[in-house]
Amino acid sequence: MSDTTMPGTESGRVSRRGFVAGTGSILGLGVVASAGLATRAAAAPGPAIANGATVPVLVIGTGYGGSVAALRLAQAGINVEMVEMGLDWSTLPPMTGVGEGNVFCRSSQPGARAYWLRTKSKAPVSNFFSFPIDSEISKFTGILDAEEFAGITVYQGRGVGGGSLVNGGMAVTPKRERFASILPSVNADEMYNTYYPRANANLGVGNIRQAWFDTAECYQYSRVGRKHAQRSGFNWTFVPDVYDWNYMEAEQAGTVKRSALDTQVLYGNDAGKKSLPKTYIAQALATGKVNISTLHRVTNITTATGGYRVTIEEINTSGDVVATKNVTAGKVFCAAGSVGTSKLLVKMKATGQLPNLNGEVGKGWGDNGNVMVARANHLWDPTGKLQSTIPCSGIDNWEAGGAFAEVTPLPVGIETYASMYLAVTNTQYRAQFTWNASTGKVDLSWQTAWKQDSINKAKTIFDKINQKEGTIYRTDLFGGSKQWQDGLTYHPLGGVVIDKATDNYGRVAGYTGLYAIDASLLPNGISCNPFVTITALAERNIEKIIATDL
Ligand code: FAE
Repeated sequence: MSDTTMPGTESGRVSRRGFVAGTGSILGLGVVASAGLATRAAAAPGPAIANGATVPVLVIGTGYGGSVAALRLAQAGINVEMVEMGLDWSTLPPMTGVGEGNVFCRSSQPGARAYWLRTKSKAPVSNFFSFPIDSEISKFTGILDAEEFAGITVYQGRGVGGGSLVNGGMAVTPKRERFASILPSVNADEMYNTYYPRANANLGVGNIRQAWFDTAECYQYSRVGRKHAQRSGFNWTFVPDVYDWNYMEAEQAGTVKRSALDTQVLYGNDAGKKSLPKTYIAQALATGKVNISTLHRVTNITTATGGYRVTIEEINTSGDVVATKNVTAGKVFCAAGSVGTSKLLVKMKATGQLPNLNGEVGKGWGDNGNVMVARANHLWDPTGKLQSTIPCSGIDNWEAGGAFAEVTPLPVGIETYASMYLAVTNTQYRAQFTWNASTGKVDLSWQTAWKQDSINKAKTIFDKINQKEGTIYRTDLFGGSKQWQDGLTYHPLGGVVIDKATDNYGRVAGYTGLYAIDASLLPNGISCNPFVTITALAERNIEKIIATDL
C-alpha cells in the first residue's frame, strides 16, 4: 500500500472505515504507517485549535494534572483548550489482524499502536528464558513512549488520558506519617481531609474483594507473593486500584470480554480500567467548556500581549509535522508530565523565550526509585498461567529498608514459576535537565549507577525472602544475565519543583499566569505509586488558583 493512496483519508481527516483497513495492514503485515494516514484523530472532541486563536486558558497535556485543571476550570465557567501530542484513543476502531477486535495491543503482542514512534518494541521485560522478545513494529503515534535519556528510559503514556492509559491503575495514598517527607511544604491536614479523598472519589479508586482474592485463579501469583512475604516477616498489604473490580471478577468468571486477563495493560486496556477518559476527562468534556486538540505538540511558550504566545506543531500518525500554529493564551497550565513540562521550561529559559524562569527549573528530577526483579520459585510454588495484569498487593518495608514492592504479574500465558516485583525505593539521587544547544534537545544527567542504591534497598526484601524460601533471582528476563531491571522508570517526578521553581501552588516563578500542575512539581519520592498524589495536589492547587487568580 502506498503512502498516498490510503483509502478513507479525506481533507486531513481519516474516516473510520479507511482507518480499519490501514491499521490492519500496519499491524498484520508490517507495512510502514502512512505519512498521510491521519493528521488528527477522527471525531476528536471539537475542532482542532486554529492558528492565530486567542483563548483564555490553554492546558498542555491531558494526564492527571491536566485533567484536574480542565475539569475544575470548566466548572468555574472558564473555557479551556487542551493540547495533547498523542491520539484520542476513544476514536480508534478495533484492530484487524493481530489483536483482532481490540483497540489496544496485548502486552504479549505489541504492534504499531503499542509504541510512540518506534520501529522496534522496547518492553521492560526484554527477554524470556534469555531469548530477546522485542520485535519490529511500524512507526506510529502509539500509546507508550519509551523515552531514552543517556542513563535511563522513561516510560510514559501518550494520548488523551496520559499515563492513565498505560499504567497498572494502582491507586495508593501514601501513609500520612510519610507525607512530611513527600511534600514538606504542603499542609497534610488539608491533603488528607479534603484533597486525597476528592482525588480517590473522582478517580474511582476501589479495593479487591478479599474473599474473591483468596480463590481467584488469576491472583495466584499475588497469593504466592503474600505467602513468601509473610513467611519472611514482611508487611504484605492489599493495594487499591482504579480497575473495576466487579468487571475483574466477571472476567475471571468468563462472562465478559477479557482485558486484564487477556494480558492488556502496558499498551492500553479495552475494558475494565477507569482511565482518565472515563473519569475526569469525561466530566470535563460534559461541561461543554473543554476542547481537546490531539496530535498537537507544544514546542514553545513566550510572553505576548494578553498572556502567552504558544507554538504548537500538529503532527500526523507518523510523527511528521503537518502544520505549525501560534495561539495566544491568557493563562497556560503546563501538564505535560514531569519530563514534558521540565523539557519545555528548560528549553524556554535556555533559548531566552522565558528568561525570567529561575535557576531551579529542570532540577530535582527523580525516578521514584524504581527497579524490577523476579525470583525463581520452586516447582511446588507455581504462580499460575492465567495472571491478571492489574497488581493488587505490595510488600511494605519502607521504614526498615526504604522499599515498597508491588507484587506484579508476568502474564505470558504459561506457567513461569516466577514471582515478579516492581520496587519503589527511597533513593536520594536527583538529576537535572539541561538544554543542549548543539543537538537542540534537552538532556538529563541521570546515571544508571545510581540505581545500585535502589537495588540495595529492594534487596532488603528479596534477599531475605530468597534466603527463607531457598530461591534465587531470575537472570533470564532483562538481557545478558541481569538480575535487576535498573534502566527504567515508570514514575518520573520533579523537574519544576514546588516552592523552588514555582510557589506553593504551582505558579511558575518569574511569570504571572503560567503554572505547572503535574508530576513535575513533586520534590521527592512518594513511597508508593504516584498518581493519586499528583491528582490530589492538582486538586489543591487548582482550587487556590481559581479562587485567587481567575
Ligand atoms: P502524564 O499522565 O504523563 O500526562 C502528560 C500528558 O502530556 C501525556 O498525555 C503526554 O502525551 C502529553 N504531552 C507531553 N508533552 C507534550 C507537549 N509538548 N505537547 C502536548 N502534549 C504533551 O502526566 N502510577 C501509579 O500511581 N500507579 C500505577 O500503577 C502506575 N503504573 C504505571 C505503569 C506504567 C507503564 C507507566 C508508564 C506509569 C505508571 N504510573 C503509575 C505512573 C503514572 O501514570 C504517572 O505518574 C502519571 O501519569 C503522571 O501524571 P502527569 O499528569 O504528571
